[in-house]
Amino acid sequence: MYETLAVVGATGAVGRIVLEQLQQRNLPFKKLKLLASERSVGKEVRFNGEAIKVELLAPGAFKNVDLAIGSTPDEIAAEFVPYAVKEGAVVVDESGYWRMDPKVPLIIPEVNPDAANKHEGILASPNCSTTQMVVALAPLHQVARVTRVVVSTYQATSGAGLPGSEELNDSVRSALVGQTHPPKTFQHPIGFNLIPQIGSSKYEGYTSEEMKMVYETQKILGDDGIQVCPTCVRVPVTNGHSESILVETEKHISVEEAKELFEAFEGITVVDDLPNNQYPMPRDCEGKDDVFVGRIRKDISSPNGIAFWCVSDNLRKGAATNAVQIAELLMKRS
Ligand code: 2RA
Repeated sequence: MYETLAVVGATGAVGRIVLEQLQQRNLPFKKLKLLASERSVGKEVRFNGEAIKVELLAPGAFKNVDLAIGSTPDEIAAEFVPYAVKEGAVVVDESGYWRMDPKVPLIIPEVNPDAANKHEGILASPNCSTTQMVVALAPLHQVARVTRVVVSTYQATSGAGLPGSEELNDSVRSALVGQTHPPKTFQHPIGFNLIPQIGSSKYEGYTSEEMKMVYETQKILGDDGIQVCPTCVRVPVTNGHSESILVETEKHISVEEAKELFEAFEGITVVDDLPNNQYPMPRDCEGKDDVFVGRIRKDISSPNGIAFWCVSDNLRKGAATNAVQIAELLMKRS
C-alpha cells in the first residue's frame, strides 16, 4: 500500500504539473508531503482545497513516505534518491541520473508496464524527447520490429525549465527592438533562432540529449539492436516538443497499417489530413497528455520505411504525466 506520497521539487515547472495530475487522476493515497530546496521551504501549495507547506528536502524527510515522485535536476536526484530508498520509500525519478542504471527500470506505462514489476526501490521516467518518440514507435515495433530510426527534434524552451521560457521571452523582446539579450540558459540567443545543440558534447559528435534518445529507446523497447540517429534542436517555441521521425522496420508495413496501429494505441492521437492542413502542432498539443502523430507517409527512399511527425507536451507526457502514470501503475499493482 502506498499511503503517503511525497512530491520532490514540488514548486518547479514539472512539479506543479505533477500536483495537478495527482488531483485530476485522483490517485488513492492518503497523505501528501511536499519537498523542495531551501528556497521554497515554508511556501504553501494548495492541493484538493488544503494548504500544504513545503518542507526541506534532506535526509530524514522520507520517514513514513511510501512513494515519492522526484522532479529535480540530476545532481539533486543523485543525492536524495538513495536516502529516500533507505528510509523506505519507492522513488519514481524524472531526472536523467538513474535512467541507465541496470537495476532501475525505465518505464513508459503504455509501452513497458511489466518492467515496473522488477525494481529495487527506484523507477525512472525517460527524457521528454525519448518518451514521445518511443510511445509512437511502440505500436510499430510490436508488429513489425523497428530496426532503425532517424529523428530530428524541435524542442521547446520549457524543456530547460522556467529559465528557458523566460529567456525565450527576453530574447524575442530584445530582438524586436534590434538588441541581443545575452543568453544564460542556452548557448546562443533563442529568439528568432534555432540552436542545434541540447546538452553537452557526448559521443562522436552527438550531444548528451541525442545519446539519451539512443540508449533510452533501446532500454525501453528492450532491444539493443535498434539503431537511432538523432539530431536535437532547440527552437523558439515555449512548450511542446516536435519530432520528425523516419522509422525502418524489419517487416514491411503500409501507411494504412501504420495509421491503424497508431490509432489503436493507448496514448496516441492521430491528426493526419494534409489536404485539409491538419497535423499536430505544439500550440494545439499544449496542456494535453497524449502523443500526437501526423504526416504519416511512406519513406520514398527505402522499402521498409515510414515517416511521420510527432508532437507532445514535454512537461506533461514528457515528464509529469508519465511519472504520475508510473505511480498510478505501482498503486494499482500493490
Ligand atoms: C530539454 N529534454 O528539452 C530536455 C529536458 N529534459 O532540454
